[in-house]
Amino acid sequence: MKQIVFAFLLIFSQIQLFGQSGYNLWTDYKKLDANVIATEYNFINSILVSNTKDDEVLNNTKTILTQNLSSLLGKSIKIEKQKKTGQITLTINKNALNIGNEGFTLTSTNNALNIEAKTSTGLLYGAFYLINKIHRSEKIKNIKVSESPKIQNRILNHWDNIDRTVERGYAGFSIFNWHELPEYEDPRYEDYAMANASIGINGTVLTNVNANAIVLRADYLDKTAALANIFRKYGIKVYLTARFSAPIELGGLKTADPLDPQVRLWWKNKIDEIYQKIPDFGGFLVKANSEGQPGPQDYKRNHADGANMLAEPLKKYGGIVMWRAFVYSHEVNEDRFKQAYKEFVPLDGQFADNVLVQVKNGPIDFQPREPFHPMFGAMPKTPLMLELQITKEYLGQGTHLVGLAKMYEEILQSDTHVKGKGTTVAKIIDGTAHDYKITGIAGVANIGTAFNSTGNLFGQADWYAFGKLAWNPYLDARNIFKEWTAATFPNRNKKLSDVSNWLLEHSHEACVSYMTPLGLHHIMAEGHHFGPGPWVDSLFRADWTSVYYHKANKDSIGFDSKITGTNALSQFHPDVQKLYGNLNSCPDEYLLWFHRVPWTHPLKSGRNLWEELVFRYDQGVTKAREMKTKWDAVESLVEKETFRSVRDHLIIQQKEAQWWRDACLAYFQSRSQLAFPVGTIAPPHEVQYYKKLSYPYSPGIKPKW
Ligand code: GCW
Repeated sequence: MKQIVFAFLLIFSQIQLFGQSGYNLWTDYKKLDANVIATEYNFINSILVSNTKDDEVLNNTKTILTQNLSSLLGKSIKIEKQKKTGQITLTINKNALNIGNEGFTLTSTNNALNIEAKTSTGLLYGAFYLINKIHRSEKIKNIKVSESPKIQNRILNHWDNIDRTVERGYAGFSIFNWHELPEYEDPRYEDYAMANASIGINGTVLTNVNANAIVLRADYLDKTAALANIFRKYGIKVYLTARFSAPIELGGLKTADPLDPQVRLWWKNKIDEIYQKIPDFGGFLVKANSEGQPGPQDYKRNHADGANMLAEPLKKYGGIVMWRAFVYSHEVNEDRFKQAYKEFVPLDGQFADNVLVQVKNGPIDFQPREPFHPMFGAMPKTPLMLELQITKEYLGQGTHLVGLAKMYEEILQSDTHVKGKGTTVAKIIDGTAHDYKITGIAGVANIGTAFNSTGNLFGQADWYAFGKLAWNPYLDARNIFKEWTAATFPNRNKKLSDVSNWLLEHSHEACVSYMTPLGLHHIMAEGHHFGPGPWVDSLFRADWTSVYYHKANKDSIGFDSKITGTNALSQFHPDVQKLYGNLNSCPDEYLLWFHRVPWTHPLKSGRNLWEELVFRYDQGVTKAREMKTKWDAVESLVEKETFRSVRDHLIIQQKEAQWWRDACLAYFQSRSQLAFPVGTIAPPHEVQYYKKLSYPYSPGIKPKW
């Protein structure tokens, strides 16, 4: 008997522990505090569906509402057939005014709540809106909300390979188990879909942009169809990456030339086959002629030729092509910053109307801080979608806590000036600036088989933030942090909430300071991109290395993007050129992106450039230390395992912040040869020491020493 009790206790304690270790993400809908229920939500008794026409999404919405409200409120909330008091009424009204197809209104009057939408998907989002509000213990009496997503296609991009490795993934293996599909459907697929739906994400690209043609093979399409069947009831469409050379690799053709009739026929047949299996298939994401991937340029055709070939047969099914603008090649004799703009902008107006061009937030590659990509605003006739990275390839990867919503907000609020002051990137991608008929946003996922999906608990906040900003790119990052914190730390302790919000709010700036202050960029180690590598130069890579980007010598540092240099600045609107191109008006944050600056040049702070660089690196380390101190102070308020995991990651972050600071300053000092400012501490070692500290290089890249 004793053993049985013990075994039971053990199992129970495991469940408790797991339950609190983040598997349920921000949707851990456990029973609320009894007082909160009594004062705010006691009136809720049941659910009435005033419109009887059921479909998969509506059925699922009912389940989501009954299960989760029952759990949050600690009583049984059922679907009723008759009108009663204390009901949540769901109504589909095709003619509802002022809401979009996925939008909803939520109103409450006299102890009743009404969710109205044009479609069942709108009701699903309305249901989650309500559940999440209750979960955060927010007031719902007398509310009147009308919400519609501002962007149509809100899509996660998984860089997941079919062998389950994840390119730039730091949270375990891919959650998609291609081997076991379609027979075995891991329950996690449904949990993943629910988490996405709860924040408004409505699409997922299952496979890596560095694509494998096999995903288009019949047996793999069956696997994709199984996932599509699970995701559909959550309003989520599936997409695949299309390898441009698939007609050769799978179809046995001699060419993949987009103007070749046989190639076109192959794609048409393939697309017909896909829609037979997946009637609501979303379409393709394509990386072509970039980093060695095949593409239309292999046949002297352009990006529009390639995209339109796929778009044509997709069109009759309502499918779209997301054609990536992240193109650069070492063979092209042009600065990397400028290549995408030069290849795409002349094609404006030539893409089919179901093509979106997907542009990374900045001109280089997901650096800790980049100016916005100059293509935003430059293609009024081509819908541009924004690609953000949620996985932190260049921002400390799996370990560092960096509240990415701040970075996303910075990009979305950047002013392109193309239609006058205030034409922000948000206004480009939500279609208002150029009246795009189709809109989209993508986030490169940070999700893996880690128990809590993201490894670092705070990585969940980045996934959450992406969903919220995809729904409404004008949201304030701080409010997003507050929501996530309230949903994640359900005891609502003020001190804990303040600390969580503080960490999220200050960590991006801290990370930029200890990695790439003052507009430094691309100074990481090569290959895996982890840790500092400002010394990486062209000895084993022809171009575009750290040294190319900072060009530090005895006199100056920075990249001249003005007419005196690469003239990349000319790709921006004249007003932006004026702002960034003038040494005095260029914000310090972007300084070395656009200017070569003498070490002794005085900055706004009164310090010269060298002093400011040292100051910023130090500031980054100080902040990283402060992050850990703040977290230490909430030990008694957080479940033990969660506390320990976050703390240990912060220890790593602090250590690595110091590593970045010391390595970069040792290196830059070896260039500037200036003394460290009084009161600052010189790095304890010579550059050589830090070079050797680098992580092992990726296969195929030989270290220099
Ligand atoms: O950021 C770089 C990454 C590659 C990635 C590429 C891309 C999927 O280092 O791993 O490939 O960008 O976005 O295509």
